[in-house]
Amino acid sequence: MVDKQSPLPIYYQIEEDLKQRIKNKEFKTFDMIPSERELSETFEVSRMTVRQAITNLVNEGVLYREKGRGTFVAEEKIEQPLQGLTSFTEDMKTRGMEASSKLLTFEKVSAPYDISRKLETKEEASVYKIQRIRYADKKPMAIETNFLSVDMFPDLNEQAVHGSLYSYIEKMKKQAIGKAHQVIEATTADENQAALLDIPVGSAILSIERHSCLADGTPFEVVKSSYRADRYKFISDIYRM
Ligand code: 16G
Repeated sequence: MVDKQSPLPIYYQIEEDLKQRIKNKEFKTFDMIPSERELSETFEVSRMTVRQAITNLVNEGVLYREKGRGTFVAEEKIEQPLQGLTSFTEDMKTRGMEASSKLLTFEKVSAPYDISRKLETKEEASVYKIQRIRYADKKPMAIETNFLSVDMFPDLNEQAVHGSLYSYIEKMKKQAIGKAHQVIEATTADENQAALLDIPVGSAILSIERHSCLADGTPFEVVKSSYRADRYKFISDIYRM
């Protein structure tokens, strides 16, 4: 219910009320929420106010609208901490979800200039280009394109990257992974990305580039990934210096 005497704006109170009901599972994922008219009657406020609350929740990714059908509860976003250097497989396991991959490309190419520079290999050295769609509980989450030096992992094969690449490096190759540098940018899905991730063209994407090094400082991978922004949020704790 809303408190009209409260200093909190009414649309904000409605947002909090709906979020609470989603948390309590009164409205479950993919459930249709009541119409603007019904909500305005329940809360005894104008439809405009209800619309503002719903629009804010749609922008936040809590709800989504389907033209001509109604407004629905979106899947909860995955919260990805920015502290630890983890693999996709580990990230999903931590959340009780099952990671899987679809291998789109596994080929040896001569390293594009920016890749050879970042991998500190000779210009045009042979590198693996591995493109995978990464799934959580069979739903597409991200497209990843990895570049790894062939010299470093001469026997890497398709079988290994069907599972976890990090596990292959650590368990099979007995190499310790040390650190990574990561850049996250906002982009939108082009036709190809939209089809692979099963989202509309133009949807928000979190574009990530990661350069990772072994514990001895040798760079071993450059990864360009496109994560669905409706399913992911990156979180970090920061301290005032
Ligand atoms: C993550 C990493 C990626 C790494 C992959 C290994 C980001 C943005 N990317 O998805 O760099 O190659 O994990 O996952 O976090 P895997 O061991 O499951 O193959």
